Amino acid sequence: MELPGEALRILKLNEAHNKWRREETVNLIASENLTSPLVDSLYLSDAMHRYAEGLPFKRFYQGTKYIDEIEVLCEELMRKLFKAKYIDVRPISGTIANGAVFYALGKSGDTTCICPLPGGGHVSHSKYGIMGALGLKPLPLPFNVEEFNIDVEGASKLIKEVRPKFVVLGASVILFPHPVKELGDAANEVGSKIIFDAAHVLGLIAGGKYPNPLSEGANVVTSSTHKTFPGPQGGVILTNEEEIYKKVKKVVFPVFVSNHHLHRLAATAMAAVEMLYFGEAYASQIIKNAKRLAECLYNRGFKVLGEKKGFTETHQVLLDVRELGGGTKVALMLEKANIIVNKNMLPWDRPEDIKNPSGIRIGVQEVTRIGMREGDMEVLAEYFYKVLIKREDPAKVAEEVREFRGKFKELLYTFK
Ligand code: DSN
Repeated sequence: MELPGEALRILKLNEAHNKWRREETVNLIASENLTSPLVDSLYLSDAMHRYAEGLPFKRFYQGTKYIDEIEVLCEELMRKLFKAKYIDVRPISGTIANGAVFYALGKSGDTTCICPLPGGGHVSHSKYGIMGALGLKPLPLPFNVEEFNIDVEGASKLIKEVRPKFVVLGASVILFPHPVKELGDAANEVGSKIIFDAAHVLGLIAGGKYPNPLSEGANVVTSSTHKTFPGPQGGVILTNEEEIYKKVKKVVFPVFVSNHHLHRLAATAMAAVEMLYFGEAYASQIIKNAKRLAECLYNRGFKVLGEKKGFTETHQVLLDVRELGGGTKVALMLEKANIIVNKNMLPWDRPEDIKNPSGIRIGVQEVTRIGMREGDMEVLAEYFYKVLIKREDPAKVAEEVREFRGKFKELLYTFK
């Protein structure tokens, strides 16, 4: 039988998406990345059809003997990479990892402290996300806009006052390392735990270019595995404390996952091997590129946050685009020019500003993976300038961007 119209439409849309996002556009979404062909080859496997509830070698299903070995190997590699004693690789996303840890460490009605949403906190940490759904009561920590970071003095005071069950650090917008050590001291004093959500910076930690939160005093790290860490979409929990691990593993299954999407495991393990061998070079180039892009944008008249501190120490660059029409308009204009970013709240935005926040968030981890270096950041900044300040026709710039993107055919920081 010939393929029916519906099937052809699915194929066509999928092909169009792949061509657009992989060949024609420059992707600067800070929470995404590309997996290598090696990782891709493992992801599309029979394991995607199988079930393996429970822990390796203690499953509720037969047929998992190789999956069990792969899961154990994935755990070993990730433990080595992040210098952690205990790990759970079963959460299927960062939000699920957060849910499991919040549920294991707190109970409905408990007070917690978080990085405020406009300061970059993730929605899962907030009353709108899994934190709120679990009945936990998150209080935003004070945020210092100049420093683009949590205000240590104010936050320590608040932690000592409210004695939260736990404090969640780490964020979706993070230019500079959060003060884990300093707030860990305050938390310790009142018996609170520190959870660090490393989703955005996991790859930088693997490469030794962002402080390892476990060494800085975090009790537990949650993360996704597909931002600066270039694995397939998934989640992970890391800790050095047996008591926490025991609680968490009982919650991940059966509360937050039944099956844990088994084709992720070999692919995540291979991404960990890539990071063991290439992580330092990759993380270091990401940060060089982010700094250079920030400088180039600043030199062209953009309002780049974090100026006093050298703009960024991560993969991210933040622009205040209020004078250019706001985050929504700017993100759409850039999309028309084949540059993909997302609009983002900035620290002064109110909840009602979510539809047109002040900022856009840029991440350079994906363009770094396809081989862009500092000189290429000049080129990208010039495209921003042409579209947003010179107001050139975005369709014309889109052609230039498509041609520029076409030069980067390889994917680096993997085995050939
Ligand atoms: N929403 C993602 C981000 O863009 O940061 C994290 O889950």
